[in-house]
Amino acid sequence: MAEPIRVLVTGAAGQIAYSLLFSIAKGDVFGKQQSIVLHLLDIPPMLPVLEGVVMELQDCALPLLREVIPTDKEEEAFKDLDVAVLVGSIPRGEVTERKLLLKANVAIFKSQGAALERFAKKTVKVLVVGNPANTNCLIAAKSAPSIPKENFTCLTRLDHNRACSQVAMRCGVPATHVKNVIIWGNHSPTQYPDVHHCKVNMAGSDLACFEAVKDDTWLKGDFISTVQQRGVAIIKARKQSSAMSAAKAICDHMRDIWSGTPEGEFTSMGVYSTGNSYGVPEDLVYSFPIQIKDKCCRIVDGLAINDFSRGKIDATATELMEERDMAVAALAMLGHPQNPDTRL
Ligand code: NAX
Repeated sequence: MAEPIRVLVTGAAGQIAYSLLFSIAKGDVFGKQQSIVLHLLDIPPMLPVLEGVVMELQDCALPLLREVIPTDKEEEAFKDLDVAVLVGSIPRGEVTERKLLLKANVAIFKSQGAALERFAKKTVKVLVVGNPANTNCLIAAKSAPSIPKENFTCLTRLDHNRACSQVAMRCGVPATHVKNVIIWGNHSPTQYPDVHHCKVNMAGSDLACFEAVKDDTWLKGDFISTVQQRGVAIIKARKQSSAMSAAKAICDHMRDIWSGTPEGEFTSMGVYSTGNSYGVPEDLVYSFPIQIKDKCCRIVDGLAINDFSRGKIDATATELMEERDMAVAALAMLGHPQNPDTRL
């Protein structure tokens, strides 16, 4: 049995964490030979709820779970981490406008980035889930200058899984028969789910997605809007945002980082853009096609991009630049104590 790894989940008393913690603790992400110490961070009013989550984890009697550390203190939560899954944020329900949500979350991710810098291992792998996930991830990465930017990723795997599933249902095959979908850009309705490089395995052969689906109008229209609007549709139906599917996507994302992507396949995740891929500007966390080997994420370069895709790839980048500029402005205001925004 390998030495235990330290895995932090923030927002640990929330609904995504409730679906996520069991899968992590039972070995679905880091393997059945990897013991785990779970660090669980939430805000002080949620500590009684967190205590209940800890009791349930204990009652699962899991062989890999060495210790559970519930806390509201960053110095304890971020100490010696191997992995940080940053789920906790100001919920969308409380702040409906995306711009205000962004502003409210800047303070959290600045603080947690600084805590990673001070307390975590320099090799820590950080996954940001809390919305707006791409920009929160950028802020956390900027606040932890001694941790490589490549160690920071944000979750677009839920969008990726949604896209695979839509195509699979259309073709009457399991979702695992759909490969190499790409989610470009922001985890927001401007994201671009792209199937131009996607293959669907039907009756033992890999077909191009357009050939398998045989409905270009759907693939260029309703398919894209269904994936872009899926989160909203789930909130409308369930009166709460995606939790079970979000937890599954977090596990898929982190398992791929830990164990790598299969040969010839790629996934989607938000990574730091250096400005060298697909004309996406530098200094954004942008979702690209990604391959992973030896725990290193690499953008899959050189895929052909047609005019239809080009406009959509650029539009979501433009939104991310606006978000980044607002976040940086909010960060600057946080530095001035006379400004009321320091309450955030
Ligand atoms: P919940 O409101 O159920 O839970 C959030 C938890 O975070 C609460 O327990 C809250 O007390 C805690 N929290 C707030 N501030 C914190 C802080 N500073 N430190 C630690 N914990 C803190 O939300 P849930 O449904 O679990 O969703 C969590 C986040 O995931 C939201 O921002 C949501 O929008 C986002 N999502 C992102 C997705 C993605 O694909 N990137 C998909 C699912 C989800 O919508």
